[in-house]
Order: sequence, then C-alpha cells, then structure tokens
Amino acid sequence: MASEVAIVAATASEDTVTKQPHKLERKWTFWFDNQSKPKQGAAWGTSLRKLYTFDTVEEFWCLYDQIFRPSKLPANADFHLFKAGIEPKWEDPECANGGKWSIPSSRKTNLDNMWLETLMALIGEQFDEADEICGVVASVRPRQDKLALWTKTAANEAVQMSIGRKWKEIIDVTDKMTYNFHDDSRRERTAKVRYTV
Ligand code: MGP
Repeated sequence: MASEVAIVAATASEDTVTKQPHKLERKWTFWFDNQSKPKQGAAWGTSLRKLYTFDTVEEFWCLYDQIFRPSKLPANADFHLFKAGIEPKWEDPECANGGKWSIPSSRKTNLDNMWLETLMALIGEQFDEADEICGVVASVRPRQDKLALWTKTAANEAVQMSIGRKWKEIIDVTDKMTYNFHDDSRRERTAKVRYTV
C-alpha cells in the first residue's frame, strides 16, 4: 500500500478526471500544536488543534504538499498524524496505557524524510500491528527536532519491539531508538527508557 500511495501521487495528474479517489483502510487526522508563544499559566494542550481528517490518497498528498512538512514548522511546534478518533494526548483512552518510540533528528531534511516515510507507512497499513498504533508526532525544538511513534499497549514488550524494529527499517536509521511509557512521562519529566532497538 505504501508503494500504491507513491504510485497514485505519480499518476494523479493524468487520471483524476476519470478515476475515483483511492480510499485508505481508515480515516486519519492531522493535528498542529504551536507552543512557541505559550500563554502564561495555560495548561498543556490548550494550543493543540485538530486540523484535517481525510480518507483518500489524493487528499493525503494535497495536505502533505500544501501544509504538513515539519521544515515549515516554527520552533516549539508539533505536527501529528493520528487515527481519526484518537487525540494525541496521554489522556485519550487509546493512548492512556501506551507509550512512544522516539528518534532525534539533527537535520531538517532528515526530519521531513523520516516523517513522510512514516506517514506513508501508516496510511498504507505497513505495520503488522497496525491496530496497536495511535499515530506519529514531529516536534521542532531549539535543542533537537524529533519524531515519536505513539502506540497503545506499552506493557506488551513483544509488540513494541516488533513495531520499533519495523519503524527503524521504514525510516532507514541505524541510531538507537528508545521507548518510554506515557505513565512514566506523567510522573517524571525525564521518563526512564523501557525498551531500545
Ligand atoms: P513533550 O512535549 O512530550 O516533551 O512533553 P518534549 O518535547 O521533550 O519537551 P519540550 O519541553 O521540549 O516540549 C513536555 C511536557 O508537556 C510534559 O512534561 C508535560 O508536562 C506536557 N505534556 C506533553 N504531552 C504529550 C502531554 C499530554 O499528552 N498530556 C498532558 N497532560 N501533558 C503533556
């Protein structure tokens, strides 16, 4: 399906007039959080915005091309792509017992590439444990940009290791990737590393 996503992009200009849009397996939502000018005393999440929900390959490419490239983000802002119906918050019931795989990114082009490869893999249902995935977050930070893949059942080590290995392959990185439980992040600013791949 990821290759179908790419092929449709290449041929879209020729056949959009005659063909039906290519439906995805499920609906996805893009979110945006701009924390670059935080309001004094505002709780986390007040700047988080749900932007677009889509379910076709064509809509995806249009949204990606026009808006959702991390290199367009200001510092301290995030883009998210989550399954429709799941909010990118620890408090969401689908995320509450979950965690995230994280990978730092030292260059803007690298973050854009890893983000795009991950988006295509998600909407193309490339992960065997697709039902265990909530979504992905691209974060631009003054110190170091990063990408995080949020999953549902943090305590299931076998599932997380399988997702982590697959994601590494998809984004083509050799650096160590770490997994944190949201539960730990809730309790301490620097959550302990639970798994690595
Ligand atoms: P972060 O943005 O996940 O970490 O959480 P980062 O990017 O390493 O930190 P930053 O300072 O560079 O942005 C940062 C802080 O935001 C956390 O310690 C929490 O206080 C708050 N926070 C983050 N998330 C994802 C949530 C969430 O889902 N729910 C709540 N209530 N707070 C959150």
